[in-house]
Amino acid sequence: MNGRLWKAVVGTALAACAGPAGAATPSFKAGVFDPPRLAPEFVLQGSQGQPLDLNRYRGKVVLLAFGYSSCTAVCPITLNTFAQARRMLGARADGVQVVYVTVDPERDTPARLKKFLGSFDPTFVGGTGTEQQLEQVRKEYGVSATKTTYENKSYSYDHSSFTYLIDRSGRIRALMPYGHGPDDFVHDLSILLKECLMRRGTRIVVAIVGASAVALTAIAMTPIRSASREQVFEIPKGTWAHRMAGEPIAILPDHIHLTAGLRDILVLRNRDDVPQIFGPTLMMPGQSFTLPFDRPAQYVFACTAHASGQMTIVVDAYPGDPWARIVWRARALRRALW
Ligand SMILES: [Cu+2]
Repeated sequence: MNGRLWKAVVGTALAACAGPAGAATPSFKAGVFDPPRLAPEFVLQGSQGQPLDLNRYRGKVVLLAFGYSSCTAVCPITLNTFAQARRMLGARADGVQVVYVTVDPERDTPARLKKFLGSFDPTFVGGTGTEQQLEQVRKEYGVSATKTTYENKSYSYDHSSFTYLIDRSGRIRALMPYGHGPDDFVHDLSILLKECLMRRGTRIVVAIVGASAVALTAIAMTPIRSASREQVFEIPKGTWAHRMAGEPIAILPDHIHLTAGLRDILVLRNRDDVPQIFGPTLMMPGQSFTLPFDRPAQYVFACTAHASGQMTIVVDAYPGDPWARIVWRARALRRALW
């Protein structure tokens, strides 16, 4: 019973997030990176009238491709494939963001990118920037773009045509070569979409809640064992001298807590050189006083060691059920910390 409950709690805590690092990671149609690296961050001029910040799409699966709107061969096919894949995904497509970075900043203004991309799917976002900015991004991703200028001054680019698949955590997980159809994208996107929907903050909260559940179960289910049933209090040597010197003495707490069947023997020892009224008793030097309590109760004793003139011994019931064990351990912890 105990073990089963444990497993249930741990299982629930872990199942809250299907992580990508599982042993049985399903195979991708695309090439897979292991371990994946974080997708290099970039902020470019966006086609939607605001900066294109790759970071903003954390939590979504990003398809990142490079190209240019005047491209006649590769880009239209790639973008059409993305659009088809998104349609095939249905509602799940909300979790997919297509990001298209131009290699042709001269012609690809934000407005032109918006029009071009919108003809495939209005949710696609494009990025442009200065030649240096774009070159930097290409360098970080390992993308090439070679310009060819013709006699009539027109030009075209040969550019890398693969697509980066970036997971919800912002890591480059896979690289889809040019030529794969929408089915393959749907296949791989489905894997990535199933992964942890949670952002980092949420993951931390879930981890804390999970760990707390495990800890609480341990606190509740583990029987309390006691090495000794004695709760010992001592008057150390020199106490009387300290008191005579006017120093505050605090040896006994106002309330002594005992637990029936667990820690239920009160032991008082006078190690000082003079007799002491200690708890419920007058004790000679070197004398001990042992008093067992066998049932839950509360006792009030006159005690000159307390400013109030009295002290209370509370004998709690044995923490037999899980909730009682939680309460008992919480109190024990609180007393240990104070
Ligand atoms: Cu192209």
